[in-house]
Amino acid sequence: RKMVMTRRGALIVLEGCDKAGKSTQAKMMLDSVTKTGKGIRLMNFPDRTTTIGGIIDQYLRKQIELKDEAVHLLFSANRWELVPEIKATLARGESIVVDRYAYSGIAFSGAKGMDLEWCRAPDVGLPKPDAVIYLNLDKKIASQRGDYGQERYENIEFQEKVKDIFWKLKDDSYWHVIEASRPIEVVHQDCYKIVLETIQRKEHQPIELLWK
Ligand code: NYM
Ligand code: MG
Repeated sequence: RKMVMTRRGALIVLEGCDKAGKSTQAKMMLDSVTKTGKGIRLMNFPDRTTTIGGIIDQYLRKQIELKDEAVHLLFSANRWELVPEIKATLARGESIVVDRYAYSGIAFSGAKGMDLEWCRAPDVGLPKPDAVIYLNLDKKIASQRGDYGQERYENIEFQEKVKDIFWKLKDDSYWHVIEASRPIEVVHQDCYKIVLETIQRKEHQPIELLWK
């Protein structure tokens, strides 16, 4: 009798500062990978559709105030509440492209001056991404992309601090830095190669745990 080796999907995270083009690239990736016949879906953090996500949404839109530590833990809780869905999706062979993950959690809280190790702790043990694609955007180009929105954290000074922390978190064993100032289609081709390679390389490997 032939053994059936079930393939798992890959967990791919897109990270970067606001306006780096993560959401655009995520949608393009969904289209390209879907065309190959492979299963893939998008997720994003914060996921504002859950109860916890609703509080985060109010906080980001400056409708409520929360202590820095409390909102940091809510962002982390928002990831943990979706872990069963992430695991189930990967187990049935579907890959996931995630727009932001624990790295944004540390980078944005850290940019407020919070202790980085404290910020990292609640996310230890999450499913570890098979690849992180970091969309790197020059400060100058970011400002040329037009005004930031009206949400909390959406200003150039803060984003520069966020970027410094992303740089500290970068782990070359699974991070890929992509220059995001280039044309959208060129950026997409680079991201697409990484995603396809990662899906193939990881299909029979166990999912690891983040920072463990
Ligand atoms: N953000 C995002 C955090 O502060 N902590 C986190 O853990 C995550 C995932 O939320 N400026 C911040 C970064 C963004 C903001 O995200 C909303 P988006 O992708 O613009 O909806
Ligand atoms: Mg945003």
